[in-house]
Amino acid sequence: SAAVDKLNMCMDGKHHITEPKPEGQLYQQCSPWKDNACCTANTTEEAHQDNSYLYNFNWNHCGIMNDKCKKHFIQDTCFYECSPHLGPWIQPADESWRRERILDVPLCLEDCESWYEDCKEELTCKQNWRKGWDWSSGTNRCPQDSQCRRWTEVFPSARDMCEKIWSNSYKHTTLTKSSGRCMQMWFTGENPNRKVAEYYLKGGT
Ligand code: FOL
Repeated sequence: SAAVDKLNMCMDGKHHITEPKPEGQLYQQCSPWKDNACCTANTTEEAHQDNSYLYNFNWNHCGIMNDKCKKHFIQDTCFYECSPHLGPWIQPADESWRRERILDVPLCLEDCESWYEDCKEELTCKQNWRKGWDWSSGTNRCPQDSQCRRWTEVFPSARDMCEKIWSNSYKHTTLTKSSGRCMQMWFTGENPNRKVAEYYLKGGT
């Protein structure tokens, strides 16, 4: 089999394709990845739906999530499903539904801060959204022992949110987009993350 090109590869996740390729039909917020992507057009359409078949995940588990907050979760889904430049942070995952996960991806400060700002008026019952839900209804509901609380109580800081919500997929940084040393969830035009991955692959810390 071909040697793994860590600068251009797809993780072995639930919906990822095997190798990155151009996909002209990526939907709305996922369209920046159209020149080279690990997601299909269908995955990106689903990424914009509530309770999509991707993970049957319910954003509205403590009341309806505001659109201005939800757009960041849609963007996170695009980033997670489509990114071909996560090689340096792909790790084996001991999970039934995916072989690999991402760990400690250095997220640009602007992306983490704007996500937190736009969500801090919301409610949630859990800090780690990856496990511990009640799935008995087919979608995630708050477990018995977890009350809906203010976002800022569950996540006292932007760092807490970005790092903990997806079980350390992201690492909070004070690096800004212009540094070229952090990964961008939000971008337009050419994907800036390839050069960032290259930097970390060559030993940047
Ligand atoms: N975004 C990012 N940035 N990183 C991710 O790892 C990520 N993962 C998802 C979505 N966006 C992401 C996938 N989300 C369950 C919950 C959330 C989820 C996928 C699956 C779930 O079924 N949780 C069960 C435990 C399942 C298990 O680990 O076997 C639960 O107990 O709630």
